[in-house]
Amino acid sequence: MTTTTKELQERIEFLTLYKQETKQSDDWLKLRIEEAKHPAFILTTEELTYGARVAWRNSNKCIGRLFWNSLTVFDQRQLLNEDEIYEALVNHIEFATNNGKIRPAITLFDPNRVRIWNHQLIRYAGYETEEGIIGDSTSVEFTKICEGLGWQGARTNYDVLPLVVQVDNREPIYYDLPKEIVLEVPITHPDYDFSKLNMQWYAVPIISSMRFNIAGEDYQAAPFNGWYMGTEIGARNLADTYRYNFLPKIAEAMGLDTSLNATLWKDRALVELNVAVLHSYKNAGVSIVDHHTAAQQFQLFSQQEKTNGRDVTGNWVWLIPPLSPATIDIYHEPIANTIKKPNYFYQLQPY
Ligand code: HEM
Ligand code: NRG
Repeated sequence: MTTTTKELQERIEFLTLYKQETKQSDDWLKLRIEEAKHPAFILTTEELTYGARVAWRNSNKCIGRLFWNSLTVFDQRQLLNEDEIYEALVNHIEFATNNGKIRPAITLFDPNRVRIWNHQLIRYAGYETEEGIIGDSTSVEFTKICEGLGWQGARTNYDVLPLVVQVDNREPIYYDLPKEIVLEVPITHPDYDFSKLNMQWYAVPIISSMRFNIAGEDYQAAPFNGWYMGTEIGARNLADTYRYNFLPKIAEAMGLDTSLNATLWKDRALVELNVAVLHSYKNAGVSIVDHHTAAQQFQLFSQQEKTNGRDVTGNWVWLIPPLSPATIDIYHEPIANTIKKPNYFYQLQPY
């Protein structure tokens, strides 16, 4: 294996950023750049840790970036055994969940040899049936893959999918998650009775399908988590017509007139569903942020970045929330979608 000029250039760029921001000496940088010319160059745990935090800071679609510098990083690059990788993922879930007081974290595995097939570590299965889809429509394809590996779900609306772990080009292995470690929240409303709808969601979003790009290298398995913003669940997962499609049932439970668009029954149902999500997570002691508070935190992040002499970048289309977007400052301000590295990027599905 040889190092291309582009790889070397990206190594040097990262080391230079690391030196500047963590106040390393000129001698340190000189030495480290010499080492970067060697094909077997590897980043230290400290460098990776800082890089994963900066990658969050550079995530243009993320409104939650104020807390970028407090990300916990688990360096598990040494694990090449499926059972041990599964154990590390269970540990990540337990650390992140923390009985509801969610802690942002990322686990890094061998960049090239480990792959997690799940989109998120915790996600509900989806099944196509004659009567329509049971569960989460976004999981239909992956659910079939799991069934092909021998997994069988109970076929409820909320079957937690197994973890699917692959090392090198060995067959992927699936592992059921122990019930005790998956924290879930039943959705109830402070004033309306939504209990018949049996709505629920899981506590922690842990994206496991993105690659962590740093110093010219891609970490294919780098699951990361924060906590939810309420609208992700209340205005999308439970509301989209092609997902759980609960708005008509909520309108019914609220006694709204659904015969005319102009009664704005969808909008009224949407607001109360979002009230219910925030109320339920709060009640269950599970961290969550409403979109107004998240937007204020993002303004603080912007100011902080400017103070530190950095341009704030962002993807406006993703940053504005799907509920009442124009009540939020971000909506009214332009923001440049410049891509900086290190960062988290999409990658091709392994299946
Ligand atoms: C996207 C909030 C933590 C990286 C998002 C989105 C929201 C959000 C609302 C848009 C999601 C969507 O529309 O589907 C938050 C909150 C956090 C948090 C409230 C609480 C701490 C993190 C962490 C990381 C991260 C810890 C990485 C270390 C990203 C990335 C995306 C994203 C890469 C884009 C995902 C995609 O393209 O599908 N975040 N986030 N976020 N966030 Fe965060
Ligand atoms: N909308 C997705 C999750 C995307 C990432 N959101 C976060 N990330 N909050 C969903 O499952 O609804 N995070 O790392 O906290």
